[in-house]
Amino acid sequence: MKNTLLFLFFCLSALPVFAAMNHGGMIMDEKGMIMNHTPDKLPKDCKAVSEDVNITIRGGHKFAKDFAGKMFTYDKRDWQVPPCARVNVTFINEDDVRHQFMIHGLPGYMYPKGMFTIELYGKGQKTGSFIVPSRDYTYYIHCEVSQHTEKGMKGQLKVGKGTGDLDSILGLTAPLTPDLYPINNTHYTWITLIFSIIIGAVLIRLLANFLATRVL
Ligand SMILES: [Cu+2]
Repeated sequence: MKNTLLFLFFCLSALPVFAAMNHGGMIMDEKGMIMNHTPDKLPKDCKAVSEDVNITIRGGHKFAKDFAGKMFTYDKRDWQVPPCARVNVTFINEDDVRHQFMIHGLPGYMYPKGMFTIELYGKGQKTGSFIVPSRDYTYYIHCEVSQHTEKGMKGQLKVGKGTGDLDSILGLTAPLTPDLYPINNTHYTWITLIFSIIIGAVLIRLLANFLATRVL
């Protein structure tokens, strides 16, 4: 009995050690996760880390308020780093909903599916790192929650000179499929408009006459 209690006590005291679990390339706890944190492994085409670049990116509803029809975005959506830079990303989620910093197109031999991701389940922050290859390229960043991507949570990271700008980056490039709300005016529209103006004018005249008689 005593030994069983001691064993239980040992297990409970060890719990905090396992609170932040590392599943392969994934570090996770109750606040979120970092996938493919790779601060030390160099891409094949880099002999050394050229520079440490620290990026702080905030995500949230409030950053989209100046963009009509958009709901979520990052406070900044465009970065440029030198080839072979180690990018240390601090992602701060300012909302109470799940947001991600997810970058695509990294070398598949280091990053499964070419992705590095920081995810926060609500308000909070996490920092993770990845080392970019040497070639000029523009990498796509977004929040993987599809409605958030569509509603503005997209960005880009240029390595070296990049390969041009991506589409649909708020404040930077035009949307690929813009939201259009066309109004099809027919002759009925114009008849209705003219009719409404005449009725309105008559009513104003009647009201004016009525008020005039009341005053007298
Ligand atoms: Cu999101």
